Amino acid sequence: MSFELPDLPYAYDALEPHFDAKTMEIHHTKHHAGYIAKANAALAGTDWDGKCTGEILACIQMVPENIRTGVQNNVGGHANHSLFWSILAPAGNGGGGEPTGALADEINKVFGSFEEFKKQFAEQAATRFGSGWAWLGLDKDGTNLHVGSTANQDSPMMFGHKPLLALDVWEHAYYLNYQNRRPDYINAFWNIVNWAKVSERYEQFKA
Ligand code: MN3
Repeated sequence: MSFELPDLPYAYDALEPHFDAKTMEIHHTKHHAGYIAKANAALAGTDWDGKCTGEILACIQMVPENIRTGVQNNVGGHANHSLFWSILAPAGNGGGGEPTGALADEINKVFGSFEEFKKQFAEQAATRFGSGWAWLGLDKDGTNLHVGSTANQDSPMMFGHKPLLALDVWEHAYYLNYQNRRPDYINAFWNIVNWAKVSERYEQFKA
């Protein structure tokens, strides 16, 4: 079985005006689909075809050196985008606001406040040079809630870490609507974060 493009859990225009419909459609049907096509092509005809469907860490470790970069970039791209779509929701209809419960408590404990967490996450997103991702996540063992960023389609999942929240800062994610104004795109993101989903991931992965 090869990788398949997952449906979005909302319409392309559902995240307007924060993420515009045209960007969402291109991002999903061209960029995400492109990673999937290349991931499938990298594995096609190899002994790993159909076996590399689980965690990206296991996938990268199992494939041979000569296709590893292609797998890292494209299976990584598929994994990252799948997570990204899942932690977004329309503003005021599942998106925006603040986390509650155990995740809120841990954010306050680690960062001091939700505002301070947002500031540190936004800094990771704004200062990632070139293309990449900003993250909130846990270590492999479910401890150490922290923010960070990765280049290209690298992912905390490559190290066995457990990302909870992801923001794509490739220009393809925002250029149509925000051009060079990445900080405005980052600000807009907070209106459509599905904190219930992020909390669900926290409960799933925390030690
Ligand atoms: Mn992208």
